[in-house]
Amino acid sequence: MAFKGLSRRQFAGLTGRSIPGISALSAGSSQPEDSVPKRGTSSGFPNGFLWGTATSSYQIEGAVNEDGRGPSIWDRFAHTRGTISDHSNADTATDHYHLYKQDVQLMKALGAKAYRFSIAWPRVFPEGAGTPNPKGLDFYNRLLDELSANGIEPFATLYHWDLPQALQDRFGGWTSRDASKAFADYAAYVAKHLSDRVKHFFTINECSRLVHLGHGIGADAPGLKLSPSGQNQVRHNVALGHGLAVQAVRAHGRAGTRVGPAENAVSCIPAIETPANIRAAEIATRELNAGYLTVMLEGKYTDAYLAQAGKDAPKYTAEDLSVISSPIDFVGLNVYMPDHYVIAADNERGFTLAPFPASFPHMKAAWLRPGPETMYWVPRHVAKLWNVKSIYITENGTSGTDQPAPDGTIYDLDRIMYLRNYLTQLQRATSEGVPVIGYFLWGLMDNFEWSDGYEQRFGLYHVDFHTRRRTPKLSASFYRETIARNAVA
Ligand code: PNW
Repeated sequence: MAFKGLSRRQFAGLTGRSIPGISALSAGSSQPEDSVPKRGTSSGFPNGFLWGTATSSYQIEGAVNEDGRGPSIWDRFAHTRGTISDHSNADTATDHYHLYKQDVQLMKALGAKAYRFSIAWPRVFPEGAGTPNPKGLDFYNRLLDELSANGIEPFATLYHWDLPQALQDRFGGWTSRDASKAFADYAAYVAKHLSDRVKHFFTINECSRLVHLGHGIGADAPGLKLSPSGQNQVRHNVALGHGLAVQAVRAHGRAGTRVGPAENAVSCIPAIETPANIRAAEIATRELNAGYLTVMLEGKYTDAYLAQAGKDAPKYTAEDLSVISSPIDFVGLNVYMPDHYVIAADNERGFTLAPFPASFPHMKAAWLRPGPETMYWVPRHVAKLWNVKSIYITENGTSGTDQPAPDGTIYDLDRIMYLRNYLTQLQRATSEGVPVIGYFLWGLMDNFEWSDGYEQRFGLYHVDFHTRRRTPKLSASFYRETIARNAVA
């Protein structure tokens, strides 16, 4: 593919036509970038702020039977009748495994300097543990070399839900702490072999979703509906896996390798920004994330969490808690929407959660309620509650209908509206000193959206799932302009 070194005009021309809003701007390097006013929603981010995009292995790679990859729980799940709304699977997905060079050019065309991707555990250890598969790791070697050649810094997630099926079969996956230990061994191996080029690792993507959807309501792989005590134990095992992986990366990565979680914290927003509601939202943040960020950052479960769990509380040792709270270098936060609007209350908890009115808007995905202020409050709460010094926004974005207009362009104005408002709130946070140092937009391109199959598109690039052709949406132009404007700020 001839995607190398695209000028803005060529970038617009990827669709075979010019994209309004891009064609009107300076078209080549002869026109000074600083003719673009340094103002607007996205100006004024701190120097060195990192702009990137994000993906995950199972959602984009395809090539599920290639080069010795073993099956993952998502292969099994997606091939089980009735699990995926459009009856699809990710056997081919976007075919990134073969098209990764083209995809690195898509990132480069945005001007993005960072890329968050995940490593497929079953490519590296087809049986989950034991003998590694060098051909599987080689794919990531090729990807890393391509990123490096194009000046894009890699941020690798170690686990984005594609557990080797062999571990599910052998000991019940995350229901057993054997999974936490196997995860640490895999993390050690990856850190040892890739930390010459990967300086930043995320441990587990969204512990909360993998526990709740995978083991609570059964909507995600492995499709379990466990009892409360079973779910609490999975939650503990997953947190333990995070902590053991932190230690493994430290022990086996090169000096200076940095590591942290990538969590979608339960977001608690003051319904009205009064000091009392803000304090209540902080208390709620700590309690409603008790099994995740709170235990990772405090090394204990809150009294309220244990009291509520009662006889269903997880089984653990004091040693587990110190492993789970192993020091991390940063917190990654996936920020999509407000989970709760909080009001201060004179009750035992100190807060109430306001019910959402039926008329509250949502994006194309019914679950995705836009609340741009979430992007301000979540990192602010995390920094304040736990004195966190470095935060990455590891995901933020929205799905849309993304239908081409008669002129062929995808005018995804809803996505641009969403991003513009969230980035305004992110800028509010950084301007007040909330230590967010980078932002990864989800996603680089449309992909396999878990149980929604290909029905929810989150990409800046549209993917035709028949031809695998990538086409920039108007939001790709928006993001490119955002990055360019901040590079000169
Ligand atoms: C994240 N919610 O999932 C995942 O990390 C991605 O793999 C996924 O593609 C992306 O967001 C878009 O869905 C989430 O209900 C799914 O709040 C649902 C929620 C949050 C995150």
